Amino acid sequence: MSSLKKINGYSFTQYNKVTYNPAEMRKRANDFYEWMDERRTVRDFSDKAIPKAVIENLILTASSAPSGAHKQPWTFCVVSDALLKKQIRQAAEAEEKESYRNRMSEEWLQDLAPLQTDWQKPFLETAPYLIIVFKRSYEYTPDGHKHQNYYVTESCGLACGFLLAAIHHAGLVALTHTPSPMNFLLQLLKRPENEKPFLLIPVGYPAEECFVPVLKRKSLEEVAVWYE
Ligand code: IYR
Repeated sequence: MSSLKKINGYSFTQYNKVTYNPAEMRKRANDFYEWMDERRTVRDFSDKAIPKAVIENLILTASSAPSGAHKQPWTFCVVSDALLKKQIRQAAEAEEKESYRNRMSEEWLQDLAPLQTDWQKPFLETAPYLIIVFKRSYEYTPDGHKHQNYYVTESCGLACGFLLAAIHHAGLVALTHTPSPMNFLLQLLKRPENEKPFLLIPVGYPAEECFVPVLKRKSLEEVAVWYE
């Protein structure tokens, strides 16, 4: 049973969060870590279809992320149309070719060597769905005024984190792709001027032959500092 109350005229509802005892909590935290640690960024996609209803749920999950002043400053554009995917691939590859040849530093290219990426992006056509996340810096009020959004980059990062976890949970794989610059997506997807491309995420089944680089994640000691 949830109960409601007003604070300064605003509605609040009682939040009945399920909690666990310390032993259960330890097991759940560990199980979740181990399961999340199995997630890998993938570049070898199958073209096998996935139900649209799954994508709808993935986006609802992403859109449940916290955001500045609860503005949810994001739009998820979902592309499955073959011609549009081809156009996105062509435009992305043109930018990436220029980046790999002339824009990325030697140090950057060296850092990418273990991933063996290059300018070619066949997955932009192979994956059944591309989810392109746009960040919305402001909104238009019904009377045409600009209304600011807050912590837009942080909010969209959080939503994309939720999205990647949801994709993993559905047994699918994704790539967080950032062709640079990404402005071609504004034109191809006819986005309004308050939106900027944030992340391009192909989603699908892994290819039958799917290889990922052997990576080691940082240890707890390397990433955590304790003040006890
Ligand atoms: N955007 C390029 C290059 C690239 C950059 C980083 I940082 C990566 O982690 C991976 C790739 C590309 O997608 O190939």
